[in-house]
Amino acid sequence: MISKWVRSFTAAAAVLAAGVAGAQSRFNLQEPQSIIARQIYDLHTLIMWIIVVIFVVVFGAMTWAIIKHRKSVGHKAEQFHENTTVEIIWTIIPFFILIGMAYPATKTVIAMKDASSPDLTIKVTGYQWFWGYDYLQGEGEGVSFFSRLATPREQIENRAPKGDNYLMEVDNPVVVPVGKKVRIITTANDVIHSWFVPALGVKQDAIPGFVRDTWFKVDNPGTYRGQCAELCGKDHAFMPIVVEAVAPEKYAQWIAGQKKKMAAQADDPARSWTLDELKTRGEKVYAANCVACHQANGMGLPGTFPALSGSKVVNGPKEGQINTVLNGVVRDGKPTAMVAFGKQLSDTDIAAVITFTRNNWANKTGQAVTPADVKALRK
Ligand code: HEC
Ligand SMILES: [Cu+2]
Repeated sequence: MISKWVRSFTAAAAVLAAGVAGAQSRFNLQEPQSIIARQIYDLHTLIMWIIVVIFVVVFGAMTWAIIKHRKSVGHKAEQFHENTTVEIIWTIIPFFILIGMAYPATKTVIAMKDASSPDLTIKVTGYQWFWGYDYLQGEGEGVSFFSRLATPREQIENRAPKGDNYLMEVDNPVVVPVGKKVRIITTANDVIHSWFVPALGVKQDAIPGFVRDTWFKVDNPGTYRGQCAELCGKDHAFMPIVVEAVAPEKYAQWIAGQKKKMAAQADDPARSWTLDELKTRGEKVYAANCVACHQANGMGLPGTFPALSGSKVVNGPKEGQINTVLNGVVRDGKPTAMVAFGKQLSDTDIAAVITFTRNNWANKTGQAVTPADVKALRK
């Protein structure tokens, strides 16, 4: 009986030991890659050990007392009330334990909040359901882009095997130089999101109408992944964060490339577009911006997101549809999930996506909406 118990205990201990040995990767926090992340990691380990010691002491004393003072060995209960010495001891000891935990924790929280004198400032905006990045200060000032989930829909819908970075990959990662203090300013466009990259020790709410900040300095080049950490609606789990930390020279190259790309993307307003050109471009804009709600088949989700296929607005006068996409839909003074795309998308992108929706699925208007049409309706 006893030997059986000992055997299962040994087996359980072996499993536990194997778990602790693999702790670095699977059962512990991610390997820290910034000063703050290291402080958080050490704090977690320290508090963990304090808890273990308290656990062992309290349960040890309790188990010992229960076994030693059991009735079957003839123990008689002491009959006393109140003991000032004991009461002082059990107040003083926890007091010192608490101070011992609060001191390093407070130090770390204060260090986390010290976003002063950064080398680089990036504004991060949460959108339903992607991130926008604007490099505001330092090398790279003026660079700005959106970062969206890059996992193919086939993987999400179980029509293809899942990749290694399933739901943790984006089209445009945030690139930062290693060893430089990066200040992150967070805000949001619609609801509260949270910018969370565990290995960098950063988690900051992104709140509409407010600006919050935090910072990190990456130790080593690498790719660090995170996710939105504030439940923000239907595709909350589909807006990952990827930070690419590179050597300063590589960062300078990336900035140069990014600026070139932005210049190339700025469309020539004088260019004339054919219906087919607009449709092709619009299909991409639709896949990146509209598909999450209105769906690939244009049927929306009944009761929540209206179908665009067969929609009166889409098949009606183009002004109505341009206004819908440009300014969003407001009902009873409250913005709906159909937000204004006027700031996120260029005239050409809006013209393209509208042309696409007017000439796809059941919609056959045969009409092109041009960038000039959109421009004319911007206020
Ligand atoms: C976050 C979800 C969401 C996204 C993304 C979205 N829409 Fe909408 N859209 C809505 C909702 C909700 C409505 C209905 C608003 C209302 O009338 O109350 C709507 C309405 C519309 C309508 C009017 C349809 C009708 O028949 O009333 C059009 C046109 C439209 N959206 C186009 C677009 C385009 C183009 C995009 C991409 C650039 C887009 N939407 C992205 C949620 C979304
Ligand atoms: Cu979010």
